[in-house]
Amino acid sequence: MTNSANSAGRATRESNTRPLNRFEITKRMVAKLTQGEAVIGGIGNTNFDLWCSGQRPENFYMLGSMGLAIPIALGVALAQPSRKVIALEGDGSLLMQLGCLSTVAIRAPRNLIIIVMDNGIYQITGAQQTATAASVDLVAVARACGLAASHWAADEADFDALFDAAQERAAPSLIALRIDDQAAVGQTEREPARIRDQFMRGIGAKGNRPVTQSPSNKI
Ligand SMILES: Cc1ncc(C[n+]2csc(CCOP(=O)(O)OP(=O)(O)O)c2C)c(N)n1
Repeated sequence: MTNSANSAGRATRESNTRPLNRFEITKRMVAKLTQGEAVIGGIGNTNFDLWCSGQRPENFYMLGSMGLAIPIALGVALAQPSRKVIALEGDGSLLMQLGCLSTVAIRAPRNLIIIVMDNGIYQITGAQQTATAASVDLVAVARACGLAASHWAADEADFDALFDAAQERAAPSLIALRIDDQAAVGQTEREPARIRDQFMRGIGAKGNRPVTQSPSNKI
């Protein structure tokens, strides 16, 4: 396949991106958070590596359902427009919920950053291949939905530059990374009610009755 670049000169998936490590990138990203940014980790490995990157009261860990990191982050971004909100999602989960990209483009929150960790597999359920391993370019999909500020990060330095630009941008941004198949370094504690309560307190959200007991750990 021929290499190509968009008008901003960024690499597309076909050109010079190389596999990065999810935990290393997550730690880099977390180290840049100084303004109480909310971070929503998607199911599985994005979530686990976020947990292991240092727990923050503004982190929410989605357990159990695929494809919800971006919709949850969109809701938080719309509810709290002065806070930057970051969604971390895997390729398999985003593929299950592609419509959310068009909703983000239409609502165009100024404060939402989407980070897609694309390993081309449903890693956590046994490494079955996803459609990105075959044909789907999630940055191209995002742009086609109307998310103009969507880019592949070619390497760690490129990720840093893209993330810094996204933090400054008054429009939604999407950064996709090809990642390796390293397992997550740990696991999020499966306490959904506590996770929710801490997050609600962490972002100063009102109007919800605290739940102190999880109905089940089996999610
Ligand atoms: C709606 C739904 N379908 C299927 C599952 C089972 N499941 C949990 S995680 C997962 C794979 C997630 O893949 P991806 O988002 O690419 O993350 P990775 O495992 O590669 O880190 C699957 C199939 C689920 N939890 N929810």
